[in-house]
Amino acid sequence: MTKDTLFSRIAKGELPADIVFQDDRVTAFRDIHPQAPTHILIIPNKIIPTVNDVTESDEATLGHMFVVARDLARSEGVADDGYRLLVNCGDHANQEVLHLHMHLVGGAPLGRMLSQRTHNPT
Ligand code: DGP
Repeated sequence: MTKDTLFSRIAKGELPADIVFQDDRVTAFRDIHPQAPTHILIIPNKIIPTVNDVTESDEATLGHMFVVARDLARSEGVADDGYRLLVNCGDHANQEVLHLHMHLVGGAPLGRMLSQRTHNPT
């Protein structure tokens, strides 16, 4: 049996969260440390630790996450002005929670994609 994660426990209702959408494949809830007026995390209910663990059998669920993101962007009122969808993977991306999640961030200008640029191609 796959070990539960913080986010799988939220999806199962075992831990509190502000859930904004849930169906049989995904759960979406507000990030506890919002980086913008709208900051929602969309997760597969199935535990997939990182993008490195994605398999072809996950394609429908991962595609569904984008459809849910589109709908939530609309219902949050950020669709027209634009928003960012972000998935961190592993240490270099500072992935904190090992349960694949898509950040939906919007509601204000977000600036360039990366806040710190450490790579200096010469
Ligand atoms: P990442 O760095 O991509 O793994 O982002 C993890 C996000 O999860 C981070 O923005 C904060 C959020 N987070 C961590 N713990 C909790 C929690 O217990 N509840 C909620 N709602 N969000 C959490």
